[in-house]
Amino acid sequence: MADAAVKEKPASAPETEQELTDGFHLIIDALKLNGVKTIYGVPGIPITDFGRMAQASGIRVLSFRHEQNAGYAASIAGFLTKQPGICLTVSAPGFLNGLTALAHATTNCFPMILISGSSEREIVDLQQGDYEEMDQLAIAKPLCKAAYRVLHAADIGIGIARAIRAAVSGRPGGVYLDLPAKLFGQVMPAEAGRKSLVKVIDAAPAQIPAPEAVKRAIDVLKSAKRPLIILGKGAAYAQADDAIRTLVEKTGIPFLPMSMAKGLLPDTHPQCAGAARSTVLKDSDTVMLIGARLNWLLSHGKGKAWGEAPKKFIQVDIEPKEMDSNVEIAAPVVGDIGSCVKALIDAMGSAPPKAPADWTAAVSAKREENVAKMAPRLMNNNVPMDYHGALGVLRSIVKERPDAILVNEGANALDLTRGIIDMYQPRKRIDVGTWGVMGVGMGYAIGAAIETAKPVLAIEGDSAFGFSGMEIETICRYRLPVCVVIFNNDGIYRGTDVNQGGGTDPATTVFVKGARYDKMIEAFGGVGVNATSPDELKRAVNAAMDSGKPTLINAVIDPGAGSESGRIGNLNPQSKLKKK
Ligand code: OXT
Ligand code: ADP
Ligand code: MG
Repeated sequence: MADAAVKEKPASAPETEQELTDGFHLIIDALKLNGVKTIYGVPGIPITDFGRMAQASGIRVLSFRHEQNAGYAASIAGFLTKQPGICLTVSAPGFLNGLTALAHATTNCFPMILISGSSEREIVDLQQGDYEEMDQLAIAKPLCKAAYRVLHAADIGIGIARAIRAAVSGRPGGVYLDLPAKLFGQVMPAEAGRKSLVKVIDAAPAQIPAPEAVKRAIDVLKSAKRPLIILGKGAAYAQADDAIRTLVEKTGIPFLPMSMAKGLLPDTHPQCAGAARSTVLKDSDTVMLIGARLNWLLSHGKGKAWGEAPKKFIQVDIEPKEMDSNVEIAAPVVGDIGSCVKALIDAMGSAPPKAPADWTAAVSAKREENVAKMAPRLMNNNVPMDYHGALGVLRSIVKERPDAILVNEGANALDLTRGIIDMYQPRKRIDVGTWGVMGVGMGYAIGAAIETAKPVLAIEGDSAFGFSGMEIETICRYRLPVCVVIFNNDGIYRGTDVNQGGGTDPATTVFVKGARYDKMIEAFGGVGVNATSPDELKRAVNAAMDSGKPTLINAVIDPGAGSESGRIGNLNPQSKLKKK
């Protein structure tokens, strides 16, 4: 560290003669130099003035009601833009609130930087009880990809450069940057400060796969009788949309999109196997994973969901350690998805491996059967609404507005929306991700509206919404084009549970019956609508999407309509004693 350059007061010249800068300005200059346009956070000691100055400098600084939501906004900004989303928090409690989102970003492979003010090192390290005392760096370290602390103003440029590079290079993830309160006011000569800043060059360099890995993958594909491509959110993140489409169409191989990869190719594409999921997992003999991990969402690549027949896996991923994590990978292709897919296409040349016609016909037949089975349920106009009736109208609205961003969380509200609403464009569906976490809703809606300037439709379970509901004030304050539809079935999974102890407390999964969430947004000047039928719901959503006004629609769903944990009820442990 260039300690000599950093002084509380410059030694060489009186203050009047030398242009000075300080920590506040250097952080802002370093962020701007690296193209940061937006900061998501909550103000307070020691970062309030920093937020003001950043706003004055032209950075968009969005203040939230809770840091976790600001963090989720930053994390989804990272997914949508391939640039690290920035979240700014105060020390200890604010930092901890933001940390959940940082861990979430890391788990989901989204680039994000949590910048947190912190208390005085000398006092914190001696545990002498400082204001908001906490050893934040130590706590953040195991929960993110990298964690750094900057103690001297002259190191701010390097600190921010390291954070950016760590977040976006290789497998993207969350980075923590600790900025103690004292740093902000540290003064140094302006010229030396300018020179200390670093513009990160080629932060996420292409990682070209080995030619023999590419050849091996093609050989495996050539021997396949029933090949399948699984597209994950890494493929959506990579923004290699045209190359992926070319690979899929050149080979004619059916593709299965994971939730946030829906729309990479349209769900209505003839090769889409989304509506034949069980069949393709069970019956395929060769599976090429592109930016998808064989984690719980894919039953770890083995067991009942994958059927009896032996499978060969090809995996395209930037993270070499991902290979063989759950099952043997016959053909690992390590590199960035854009480079890997291009290399595969080039190596295939004019003789690509082709999916056999009997296999593609079998997949199509299954898909058509499932789609036909679902169709009549989507046309019901039941009152109270069930999920299918409500989603039937929302499905048409998304079809008519394919560039809108769909945010989705809940259990039934999540699983049924995922299955029913077709997506048509890449990176338009954002949801609970790898952890199945509730609470991303309003943060994601705000982040998506800000980063894309597109209208946002958030379909939320009533429980899911509650985790971030206060941010509707933020949505109204910034006048964002967000329409929130709450599937209100009076509770978690269902609103019909009873207290098995017979007491006066309600059951653990039920909420106030007949709650009117639409009234909440009216308190902040937004539009609230209570929709009791699919027709009313359709009118209200269309009006919201046309006007762009912040809107919250309380969609009244039959409290008995859902099932326990939606599609993943099998993950609940069961007590054997219960049946006695
Ligand atoms: O092939 P088959 O026959 O199997 O059929 C499949 C497809 O082929 C077919 N399909 C179609 N058919 C026709 N047409 C079309 N277009 C079509 N598309 C598909 O449909 C079936 C199903 O397809 P799918 O969905 O692709 O397949 P499947 O088998 O479901 O896939 C498996 C999975 C694992 C990939 C999938 O299920 C998945 O992605 N699941 C994610 C599940 C998830 O993450 N859930 C959220 C967590 S649940 C729980 O934890 C909750 N909590 C606890 C909690 C959490 N999470 N977080 C925090 C911070 N605190 C607590 C809480 C509190 S949920 C929750 C709140 C819930 O209450 P709400 O009020 O919010 O919500 P409601 O339930 O609505 O009340
Ligand atoms: P899903 O939940 O959709 O199945 P996952 O989050 O499990 O997706 O997997 C995403 C994978 O994509 C991760 O293993 C990550 O390393 C990988 N990945 C992310 N970005 C890239 C990229 N640009 N190139 C290659 N792989 C990537
Ligand atoms: Mg519910």
